[in-house]
Amino acid sequence: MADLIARLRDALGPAGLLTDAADLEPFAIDWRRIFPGRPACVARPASTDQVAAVVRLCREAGVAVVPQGGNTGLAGGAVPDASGRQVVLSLGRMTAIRAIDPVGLTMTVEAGCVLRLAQEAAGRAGRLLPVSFAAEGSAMVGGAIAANAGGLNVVRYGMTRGLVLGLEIVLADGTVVDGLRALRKDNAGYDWKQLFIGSEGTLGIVTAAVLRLVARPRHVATALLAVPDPAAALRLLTLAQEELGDSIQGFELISDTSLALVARHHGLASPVGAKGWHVLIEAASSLPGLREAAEGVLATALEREDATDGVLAESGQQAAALWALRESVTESEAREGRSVKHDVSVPITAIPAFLDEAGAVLAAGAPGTRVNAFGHMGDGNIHYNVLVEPAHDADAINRLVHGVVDRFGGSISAEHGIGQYRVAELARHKRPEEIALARRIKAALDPDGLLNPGKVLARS
Ligand code: 2HG
Ligand code: ZN
Repeated sequence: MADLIARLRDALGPAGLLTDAADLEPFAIDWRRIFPGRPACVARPASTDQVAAVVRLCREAGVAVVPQGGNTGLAGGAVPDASGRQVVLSLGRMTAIRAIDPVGLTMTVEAGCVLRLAQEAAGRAGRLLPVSFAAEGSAMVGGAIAANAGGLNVVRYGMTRGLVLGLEIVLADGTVVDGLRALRKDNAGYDWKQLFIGSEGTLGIVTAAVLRLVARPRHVATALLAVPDPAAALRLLTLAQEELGDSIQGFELISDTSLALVARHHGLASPVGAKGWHVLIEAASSLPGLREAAEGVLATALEREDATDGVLAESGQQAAALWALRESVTESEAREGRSVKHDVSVPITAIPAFLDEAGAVLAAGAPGTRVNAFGHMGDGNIHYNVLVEPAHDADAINRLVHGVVDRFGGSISAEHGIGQYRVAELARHKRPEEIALARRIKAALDPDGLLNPGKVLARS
């Protein structure tokens, strides 16, 4: 290892390599602090060629590489194991925005650019980079792509995958593949970039991307409604779709438990009733009449008793305050104590029944747990997080909840990915042929198993 470290230092210069224990600490453990690791060192390349050099040197030494962006993931996908024999490759110095085309609606950005900085750069060009989630102030573009991040406006713009037009990748043998084409249509051969998006750094390392931008909508309407139950929230979704059409960009469900946690740990209170389920709806359009349409939705929902109260934000500041309620749930949950997270999706129509059945299964099978359910109802994605006491068995709770997910034909990871957290559960829930196919892809692209081993697929 000493020899590899010396070579890495030669290739990257002193600023490009961290070896002191105190410097390694932030790269060694995930945001939730549940997957502690111990890297041999942290390589911090400043260019694509340096990324390729790191990968080549590690490969020659037979040492695994763990790519890392902002380290905000919730599945332990970007941290090393505890062997002290893995090299973390941080993309944090590759921050350039290489180009913005406000007419063609694209931007070319390096993997280590913090998502919010990329959004702001698009904003200065009068355009919108739609991918958005609570961790965007620290998450990096490369990590969002590697994880195929979802977030708060998937209902309109789709997952990160839908915004990637081109990719630059470093393969496991150090080859740089430049696919940075800014094309809307490109059917020339296999669309290989799709393999890397969402593969969590197990097939190659994203170093730069061409992302799709959109025109910035002139009007935004943000409303928070108190609803009697998830079935009413579902009726509200249909109403909003009928009245607001494609302008809906967010449709979030928040349980009373989530709101209580946010009140306790962030001191934020809902303006529309202290108890019950809430729905946060956001719509945006450049056409006139959006506000009137949103007011109409609110009035109809109240009249039908699908909402018991509601507020339509009067200003950007008020809208931000409504979003703060939703975006503080994760941190509030972390402050409350230990939780077992489930990032599940089911067909949208099945959400109320899923919530009922999962609640009943947990009450019977894991008494004393509390459910903190919230999430992206418009996408069928619920964060069905379970607050537990030390005596509770996390694996057993996973199996109970995922069993219900299976019964509804759902997925055990809608947007957070598998990382190391869900490796065993993935193997249980995917068909053997799917796992075998995934292994063939992995073997073809990373025959020595040196890219982020133990993530997504169990070590073979
Ligand atoms: C969100 O939707 C994030 O806020 C985090 O995906 C969800 O804390 C979670 O489980
Ligand atoms: Zn989410």
